Amino acid sequence: MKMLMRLTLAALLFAPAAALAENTGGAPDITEGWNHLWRELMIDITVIGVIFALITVYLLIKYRRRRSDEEGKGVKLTQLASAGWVFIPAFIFMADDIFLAAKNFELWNKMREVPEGAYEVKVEGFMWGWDITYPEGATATNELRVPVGKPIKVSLTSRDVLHSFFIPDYRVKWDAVPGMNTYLWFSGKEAGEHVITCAEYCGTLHSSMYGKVIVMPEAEFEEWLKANTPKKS
Ligand SMILES: [Cu+2]
Repeated sequence: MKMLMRLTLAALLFAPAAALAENTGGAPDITEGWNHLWRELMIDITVIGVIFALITVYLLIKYRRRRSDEEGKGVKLTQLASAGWVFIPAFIFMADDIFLAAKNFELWNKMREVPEGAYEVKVEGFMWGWDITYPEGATATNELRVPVGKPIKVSLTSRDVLHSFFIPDYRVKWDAVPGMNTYLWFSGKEAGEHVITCAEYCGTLHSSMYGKVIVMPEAEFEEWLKANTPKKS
């Protein structure tokens, strides 16, 4: 039984990290990476929590008072055993903590490294909306149209106060700061719409500072882009 528990724990702790996803243009799937890490964290703390709770309950029952006049006597442990009871459980917990933190940093680095060949779109936050400019010159407000299956770099800045560009479905968020250029990137894996919202309180209408990412089939996107790109005179 103990062996089985140990094996289960080991299998959970060393479950493979999120693989490269399909349809992200060869870029790592950051969204699935965060989802995977979240699930792993929940499973790990549940397994560890349940094991610790069971041991505690077992000890409580085993060493309970059986008669009202019973006087307890402390369990005699050797020094080594006492140290073991303190450090081994703490070590198990810390090992998992550090292991998850390491995976977190690895994913974080991927999230901050824009894949080569990403399509760059400029987004400027303002009170209260998002102005979008495409490299070809097309502009939009609050509707970020992107081609499916291609890494998109969002170059961020702000016209007035601090905002935060957040696409909850893709698990990406970054601050838009006046006078500064920041960025994030994502890949729209399939055609569809996802909410963009401001995640930094920026005044009265902060709560209505939202828009959407519209992920479109490549050909449709190209058509839209062409129709909305100002003609050169
Ligand atoms: Cu805002």
